[in-house]
Amino acid sequence: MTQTITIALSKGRIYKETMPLLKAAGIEVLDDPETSRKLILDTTNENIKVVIIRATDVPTYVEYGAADLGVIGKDVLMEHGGHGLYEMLDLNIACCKLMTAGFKDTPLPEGQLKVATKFVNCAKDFFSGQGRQIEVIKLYGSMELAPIVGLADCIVDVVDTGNTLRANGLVPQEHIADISSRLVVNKASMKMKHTALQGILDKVSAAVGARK
Ligand code: PRT
Ligand code: MG
Repeated sequence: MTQTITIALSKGRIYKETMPLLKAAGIEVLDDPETSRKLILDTTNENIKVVIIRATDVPTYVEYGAADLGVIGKDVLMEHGGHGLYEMLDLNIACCKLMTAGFKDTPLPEGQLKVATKFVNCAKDFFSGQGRQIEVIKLYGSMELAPIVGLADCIVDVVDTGNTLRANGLVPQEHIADISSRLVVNKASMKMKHTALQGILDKVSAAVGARK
């Protein structure tokens, strides 16, 4: 019996940087998610589909088996917690750093800190590791604005060049984690569809290795 495989991807940098790796595994997507409105994309392999969803929804789709495979940033994976899925490969794409950021030359206030972020769990874990109590202010974007308008003392966000921080008068401060995208697999799929998934994993892994 032929098994179908569903791969969950988000639009943007992860999609673009994952395409060459899937191609190396013999999988080419037949639509462009930037121009198509379709959420389920066909590939050159009729048994393999790609679903296009928000980056933060990818671990949920894979956890519940709505997708067998997915590609997510380690930031999103850490925040989700990783339950129900296996982190199989570091794809070494969409690299950045999870950092705290605040005003240059301005020490953080004593006592309880107000931290604006979409990475609530990561922020709590990081500051509790330093013995600091924090109040987390959950935001969904434009974190850089929060210290400027007095909503928070600092932020926790992913940083690449740091240009977005600097453009808003902020600087990266403490390093929390190096981030790259990971290939994750649903735990039940790994058993039920082992041969098909292992075939994809081996080819993607070889393609990642060939780039180093
Ligand atoms: O954007 P959307 O709300 O739809 O979702 P998303 O932000 O979760 O997705 P996307 O595609 O923006 O990011 C997907 C993954 O790419 C993240 O989970 C990270 O693992 C990784 N990644 C790598 C980044 C960056 N680099 C990055 N620079 N994600 C976000 N950024 C942001 C950064 O926070 C800043 O606002 O891009 C902006 C530019 O960064 P600088 O530092 O170069 O100015
Ligand atoms: Mg984004």
